[in-house]
Amino acid sequence: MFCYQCEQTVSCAGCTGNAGVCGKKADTAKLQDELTGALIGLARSMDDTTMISQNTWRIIIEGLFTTVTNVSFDNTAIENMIQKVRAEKERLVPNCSNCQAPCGRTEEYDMQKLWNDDEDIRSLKSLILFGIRGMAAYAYHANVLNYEDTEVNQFFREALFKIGYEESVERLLPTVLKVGEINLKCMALLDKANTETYGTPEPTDVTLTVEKGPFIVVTGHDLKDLQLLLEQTEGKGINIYTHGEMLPAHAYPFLKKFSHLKGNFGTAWQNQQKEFDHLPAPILYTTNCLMPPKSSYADRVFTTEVVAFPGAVHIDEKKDFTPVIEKALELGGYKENQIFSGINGGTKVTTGFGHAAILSHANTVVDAVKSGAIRHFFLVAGCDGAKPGRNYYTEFVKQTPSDSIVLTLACGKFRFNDLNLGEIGGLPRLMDMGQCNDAYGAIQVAVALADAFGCSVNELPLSFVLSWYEQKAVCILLTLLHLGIKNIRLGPSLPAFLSPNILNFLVENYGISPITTPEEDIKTLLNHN
Ligand code: FSO
Ligand code: SF4
Repeated sequence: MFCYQCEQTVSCAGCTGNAGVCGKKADTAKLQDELTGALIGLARSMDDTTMISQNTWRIIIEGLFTTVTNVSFDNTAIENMIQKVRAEKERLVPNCSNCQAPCGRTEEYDMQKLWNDDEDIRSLKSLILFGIRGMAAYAYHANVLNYEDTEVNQFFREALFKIGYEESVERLLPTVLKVGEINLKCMALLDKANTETYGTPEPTDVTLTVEKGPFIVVTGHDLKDLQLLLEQTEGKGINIYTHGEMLPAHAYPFLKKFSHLKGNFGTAWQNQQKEFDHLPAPILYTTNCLMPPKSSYADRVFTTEVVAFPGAVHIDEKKDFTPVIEKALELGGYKENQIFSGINGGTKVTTGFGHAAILSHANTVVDAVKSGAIRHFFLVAGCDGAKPGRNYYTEFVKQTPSDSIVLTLACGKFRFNDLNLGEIGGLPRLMDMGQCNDAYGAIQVAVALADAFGCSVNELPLSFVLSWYEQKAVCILLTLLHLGIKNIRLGPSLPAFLSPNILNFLVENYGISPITTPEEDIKTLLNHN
């Protein structure tokens, strides 16, 4: 196998051999390559636009999402997905399969060609492929809420087509940045879908205490699944706790009105094998990040949508959560209330500082900057992961000066979101903007501040300190580059799929650089703007 799409890849080079660090086996990796090749074949078969249906786009989006890190470990599910892609292609170009003189134009792509290509071409095509895989996750969540964007859909096809086509560095670079441009539209679409369906997030305190009695833990990003589960568990004496990227759900008015949505259990995804060990409750995975379950809790793992693990009960599109509910009642939960704390000992966290909440205080913020009460903004955001070097982010936040604001989003925040950093002018110094997709909100805030000060985003006293793990972080990074944002600090290590030349390009044009030490980076960033 060969896979180098996430940050934990072996030796910052690539997972090879029988299995990857994430637990993905070689045969699964091979099937994911086959699925990607089949998707490129489908993209090549879409010339007759009158034949393309909503289902065509949904298949492409679902297929790409399936290959994101920690989503599907189930070969049967991936094989079924490949068959769906092939059947759709057959519907679009029925004559290709029995053509007597095949021209090869609609053929599936052999991913080995990409993995063995010239290193710069491979690097750029990888940025495109991994970027659209991440973007597909966002498009998928929006689709579930019946929100769609034609431009976003069409770009999936364009990008897949380019990956399967011989291209030069000069021709691929604009497509890499276009991934960022279209991902901004895709994140805007999901922001609209979430807020129009569930209301505008409001700052909300979330307890880390788990009450006695039966409960269910819900993890992942899909708010619709949480809504359906809340509806099906109402009045059944079962409490619901979010985990990982589901935490920001507490801030949505429609969801917080369910009184049995009690609090948050646990921290970020990489701690799940420890936190779920012997948990007296089932866990519902609505998206990544799923780690191979330990035997002590394997019987309580339930998956839905594209997430799948062999042996785990999968809740299908009928969305009947009865097996999860029965498991919660059978396990019974804790006998007494359990007061858990975050990584730094805090017993509650706060979320819901989306762009609307922050911008409702825009005047306060602008005045505080003008008076010098706020010297700097740091966006410390992104994924969490297992590497010890990720303590950098905790230390960074702890060391930010008391006249600075820290905005955060995605699951990396669990390293510091239970810290009390105090307030400036009535605003907390640490504000959680939501899931990784809410990077869209951070961009809105940055643009609004730049407008208020009549300068560019790069001239603001604002620094981006990002942590990455999987492919959604790739598309967000490309969006920031598309917007011309400079001097991003990226860690804990740089992606293995950046060749030296492409990395040089990013350094020279965008000033992107790896994290060093919190002390050094804070000093440099404060002096920079
Ligand atoms: Fe984290 Fe996992 Fe949201 Fe990623 S839960 S690592 S960036 O999937 O998606 O932040
Ligand atoms: Fe390795 Fe990451 Fe690929 Fe898993 S997703 S096989 S850990 S590079």
